[in-house]
Amino acid sequence: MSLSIGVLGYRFMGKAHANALARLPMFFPDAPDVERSVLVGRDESALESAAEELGFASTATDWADVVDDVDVFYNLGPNHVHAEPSIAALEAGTPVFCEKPLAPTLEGAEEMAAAADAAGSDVPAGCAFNYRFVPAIRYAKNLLEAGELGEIHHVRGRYLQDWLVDPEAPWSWRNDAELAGSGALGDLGSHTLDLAQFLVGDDDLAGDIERINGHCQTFVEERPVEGEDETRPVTVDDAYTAQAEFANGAVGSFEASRFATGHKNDHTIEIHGSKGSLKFSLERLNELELLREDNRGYETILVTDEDDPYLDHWWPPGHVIGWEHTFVHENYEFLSAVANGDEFAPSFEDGLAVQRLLEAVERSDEQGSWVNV
Ligand code: SOE
Repeated sequence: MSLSIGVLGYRFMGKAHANALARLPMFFPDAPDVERSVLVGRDESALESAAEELGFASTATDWADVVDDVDVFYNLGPNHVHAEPSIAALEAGTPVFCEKPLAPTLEGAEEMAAAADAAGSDVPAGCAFNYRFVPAIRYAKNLLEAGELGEIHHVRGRYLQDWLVDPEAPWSWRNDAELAGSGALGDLGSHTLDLAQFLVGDDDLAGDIERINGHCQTFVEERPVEGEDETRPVTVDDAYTAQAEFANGAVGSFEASRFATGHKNDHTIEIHGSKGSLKFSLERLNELELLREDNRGYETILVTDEDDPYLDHWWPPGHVIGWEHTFVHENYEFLSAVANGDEFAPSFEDGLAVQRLLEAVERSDEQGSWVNV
């Protein structure tokens, strides 16, 4: 039996996931068979050509006609359309894979997590934090779980981009609080905060982030609307910084920006424990830098061997993989969970945990003080 998939959204993320779905039968033959059945969007003519390009059998302009009809619903639309269609799909018993951040608001994320809970554990609801599926990140998690870094003291993460540093860069939904929720914080910071929770969130490592002191900054207050003679206000942050305290007392320091001149997609995370340290950079995603007890410097581990996570599915050892492979891995895991009625992580509950942190950063910024999560 093959799973029919309905996908809302056909731009950047639509393409990234459609590519992943197309790769699965070739590289992950044990993945369930899937059909790219329906592509959903509002602009009919753009939708038609996207469906052809991305290999979908049909199109629909109303998600309500789709969520009940397909075996799996992917919500890859802008943040403000995450909640309603995802909740409707879950109420119809359809598994949902939703892009991050889970919702523009904490309330929206809570409603989505409640719908996932009500649907039951055999209806997976996944939040697409793709960086959990980088082989080097999985490798790092295995080291951490084995206790190789000892007691965790520091977690430091930053996600730097620069596509808004030009004040004439056009306004988009990503600049609007109603549509996006927050700016660099939710779009980029959500990835880093999720990675921190994924890597050290277990109680025997650092545990949850319990307190946060955050700062949000908007550098350009309004932007031109493309093709129109008008500007619109920017109502989200262009950058955020935060310090955090984990349950075990470890300290976290986090940052994201769309104004970090020269940095295109620079996502890094560093962890220091009593027995060692590690560093990961998305710009060198096939590597992990590791400093072990008693060593005087970092060694660079190439995470490209066939016994490294996911790599036996790709090329001979040493042949590197890229950003798009993270989508193949997460689609493989999510669809396998759907086919087997298993739980999937990151779940909506994990997405909600991140949303609590995003809300805490904004609350702290407003209050000018530390806040509990
Ligand atoms: C923003 O520029 C963006 O596309 C994010 O939305 C993605 O989540 C990130 O992976 C790359 O950057």
